[in-house]
Amino acid sequence: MTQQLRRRKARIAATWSGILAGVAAAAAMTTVMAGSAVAATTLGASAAERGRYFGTAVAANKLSDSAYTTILNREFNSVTPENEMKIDATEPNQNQFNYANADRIVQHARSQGMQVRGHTLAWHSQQPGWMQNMSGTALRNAMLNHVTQVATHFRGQVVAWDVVNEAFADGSTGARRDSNLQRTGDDWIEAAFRAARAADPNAKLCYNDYNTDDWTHAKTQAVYRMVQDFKQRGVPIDCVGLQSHMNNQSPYPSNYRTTLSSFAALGVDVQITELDIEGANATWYRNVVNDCLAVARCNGITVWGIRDSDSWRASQTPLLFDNNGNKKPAYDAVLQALNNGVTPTTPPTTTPPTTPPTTPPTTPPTTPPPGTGGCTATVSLNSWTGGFVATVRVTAGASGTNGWRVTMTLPSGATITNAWNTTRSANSGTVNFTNVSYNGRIAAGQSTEFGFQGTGVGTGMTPTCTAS
Ligand code: G2I
Repeated sequence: MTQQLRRRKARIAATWSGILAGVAAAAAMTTVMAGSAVAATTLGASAAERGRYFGTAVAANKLSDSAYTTILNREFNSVTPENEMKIDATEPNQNQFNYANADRIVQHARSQGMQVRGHTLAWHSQQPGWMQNMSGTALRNAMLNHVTQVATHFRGQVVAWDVVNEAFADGSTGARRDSNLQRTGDDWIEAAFRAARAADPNAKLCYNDYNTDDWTHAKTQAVYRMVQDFKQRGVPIDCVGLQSHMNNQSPYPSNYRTTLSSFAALGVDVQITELDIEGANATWYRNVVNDCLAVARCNGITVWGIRDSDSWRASQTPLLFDNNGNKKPAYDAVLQALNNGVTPTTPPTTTPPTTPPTTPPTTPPTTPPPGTGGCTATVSLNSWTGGFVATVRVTAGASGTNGWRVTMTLPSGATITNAWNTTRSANSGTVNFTNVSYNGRIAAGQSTEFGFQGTGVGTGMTPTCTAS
């Protein structure tokens, strides 16, 4: 590895050690390198010069294959666990969570300075048996509990989550896909997004789907309308993932750039999340890269595997490396497109490196003086039939806080099933919520948030806040 490559890798690694440092480094590289005669020699380094990431799906059981990891570590600066963060992998039995394989991938990514995309929290497919057999309120609560638990486990380590995957039907109806989750009510998607935001306030929250590349397709339009509606109503959504599995039945559409820019115009990032192209058509690969570079808020591309033999549809040889790990013509086309760069019409938003892995998102930036000025608390609710998520915002008074306690009386029949960023004294009745180690100190006028999920009805809670 050359000095220069090492320096670039180190800069990508900086995204793990500091939000501002990472963003500044990426921005600086964009400025310094744009138009430079020095062409980057790897996909990740070249994408970073454009303020973007270039990622791949990774399978935990291949991390012991050195041919695989050599390419992974050299070429990519973002990884998406291919199956290891899915519902059947992380919650094989209800309320028994298994993060071993996902953690291995996250650890590998961190050791290499790569970011991680989380895939996926709520999906009709790859549900464990216990969930497949559930319906109604029980399923809704189980799904929300899953979202909360998994997003909490990976808080600070996952830059963006595919919160909900593939919720729309194929064909010309623009309807939701029928599934056990959909049958819990149309609002299951927004409930999942709110739970994810409460659990990991700093992760980018994405809706992810396939066959949404062609702007004129009913499915694309339906997803667009949902995102537009979410933005208008304040449902927390930050990005749209286009899987972009392309083949002769789903070819690269000439209006792909229109699709990217139309979603971006709604005020969300756009990420190409699972790119693979039958036969690895180099022209289509190049077009996809050029289209992403032309849209400022298209901030990253992930290919769905490294070598053809790693692909879920290996016989179609859709990836950038052949079975022996050699670069294919499509690789050269992608690298060249990244290096040539299309100048975006507005400055690129370098959104991926937003989350340091170790710092809790709500830690105040400065140490406040000993608190005497009190605190206030407000509660907001996301309710559904039979349950709710409460998000409580604690704001320090003029003196800041060293610690805080929020007291609330739950309505009769309401019971807390889990909570985050707080320690609670009880699960029902009058409950004292106290700070945990990392969020007790709040500077004057600053805020922190904690939350809890409950069964029953949560309306009518009035929080009082006491500072110490
Ligand atoms: O189907 C392609 C992708 C479509 N979008 C969502 C992605 O999550 C999806 O990925 C694929 C994985 O690439 C496959 O590896 O999802 C498949 C399952 O829906 C994955 O296949 C599964 C097999 O079906 C299982 O039999 C196998 O145990 O992979 C599992 C782990 O190897």
